Amino acid sequence: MSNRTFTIVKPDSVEKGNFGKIITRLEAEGFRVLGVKKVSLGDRQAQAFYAVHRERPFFGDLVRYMTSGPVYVAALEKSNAVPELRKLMGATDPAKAEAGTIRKEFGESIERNAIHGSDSDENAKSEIAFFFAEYELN
Ligand code: IDP
Ligand code: MG
Repeated sequence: MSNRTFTIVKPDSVEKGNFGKIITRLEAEGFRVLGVKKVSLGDRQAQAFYAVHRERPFFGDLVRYMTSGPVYVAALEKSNAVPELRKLMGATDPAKAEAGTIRKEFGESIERNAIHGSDSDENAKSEIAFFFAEYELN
């Protein structure tokens, strides 16, 4: 089990000024921020990041949403980081997310759902490497 995971504070959260609240929540739950930066994803980057979903009907909308404004990308550390973050995020659809989860509190819809979290150690590793060099992780 790896101790690292990767998150994106998505455009809806940044637009609404919820970045600080979400990071505060992550830190309060024991996640340490190894690296964080604010970026604006281009089409090619968003398409590559979400390549596993390219055949899904919502892919075009997802890419438009993720490129609609700046996001914060962050590498996080905690023991059992991947499942711990998935639990704290809640279900993809905020309407179905448990009370107390980040998506329940900050998400608007199944698309505009506040935050991304890696779904496996393998994907956490490749998603971190997509945005960060090892020397940027402290
Ligand atoms: P996850 O973020 O909970 O892992 P995924 O199935 O990997 O969910 O989907 C990636 C992202 O695509 C979601 O976080 C959400 O922003 C968007 N998405 C997923 N399912 C739908 C849908 O049915 N309609 C619109 N957007 C969706
Ligand atoms: Mg996913």
